[in-house]
Amino acid sequence: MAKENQYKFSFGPWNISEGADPYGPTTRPPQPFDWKLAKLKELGFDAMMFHDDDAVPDIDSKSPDQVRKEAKELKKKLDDAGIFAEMVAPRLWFSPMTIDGAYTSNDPKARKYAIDRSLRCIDIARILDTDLIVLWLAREGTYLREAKSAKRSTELLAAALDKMLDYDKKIRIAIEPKPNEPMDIAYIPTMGHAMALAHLTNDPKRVGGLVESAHAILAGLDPADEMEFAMSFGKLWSVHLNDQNGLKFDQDKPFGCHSLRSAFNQVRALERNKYGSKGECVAFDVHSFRSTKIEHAVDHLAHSRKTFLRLLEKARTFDEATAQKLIAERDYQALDQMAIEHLLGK
Ligand code: XLS
Ligand code: MG
Repeated sequence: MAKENQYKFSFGPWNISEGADPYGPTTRPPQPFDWKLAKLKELGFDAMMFHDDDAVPDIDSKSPDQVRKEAKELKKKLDDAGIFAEMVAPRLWFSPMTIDGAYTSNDPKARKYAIDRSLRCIDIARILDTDLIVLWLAREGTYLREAKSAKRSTELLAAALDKMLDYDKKIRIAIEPKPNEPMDIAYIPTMGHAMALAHLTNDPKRVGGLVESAHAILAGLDPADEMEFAMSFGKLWSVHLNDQNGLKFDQDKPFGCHSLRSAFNQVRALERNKYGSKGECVAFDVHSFRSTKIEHAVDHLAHSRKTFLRLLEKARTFDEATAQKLIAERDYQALDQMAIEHLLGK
């Protein structure tokens, strides 16, 4: 039986969404934050992830004092529910200030906005008692290559990270790489780029990574390998498990929906490297299908967690001794079939 308690699970308020897409309106009514928090608890999750404006709505219209006051109210609500905040992420892709990028914008006023907002995000994280800041660098890239310089953009990103690291000596920053969307091409597309960028900052050990399965697939990479790469630096600080069918828009499908074999290998990568033993969470960055009715609005989260736990049992019962024997004999044909039959069950 799986020892479920080794892993802590989380999701964000945005993972209970309303079904809108670029071609049509919402298909489910919005739910208030308290409803989402109650569902998170009911489903047996331990933590919640936050964008800065999930924690403090309309953050740009509020003073730093007001932001702190509202963050404290949220902390109390979380404490009362027995739920902790896993991380806070500045939402730097929504404001009219960041149309052409945040830290890498060509406009110095936009770059200043992005840094000020990131520091407010750190204030919130402090109050919510988490040291983890997640950066999905959504608009740090270009629509056309002549618009920016990759070298200058990399330097601007390192300088922005330095400002955050200096502002609070306790925070850790996990970069969530993604190769495209909303930009045509992003500047930090893979975990390799994230790990390398850390070394341009003044405190590389506090800059790590978060692997989202779908983002790795969009980069043409294997999510389990991206995870193990970050873990070989001791820097896999969160995961956003989900699934993705090929190279198209970011689908955020339930974990295991498209490739059970890939999901198995991701769980196995986490398990064999003792992910979670330093308190790292397993987060599901998944969305309901547009066709989902309101009465099933959280099923994708419950199902992703259930699939993870089923695959955890599969990882823990994988016949390693036979696998090692087949590897030594270079009989990958048999190893392949062994993995398939193990997943199918007898
Ligand atoms: C979008 C991202 C986003 C981050 C948090 O593709 O996955 O949801 O996880 O800012
Ligand atoms: Mg994500």
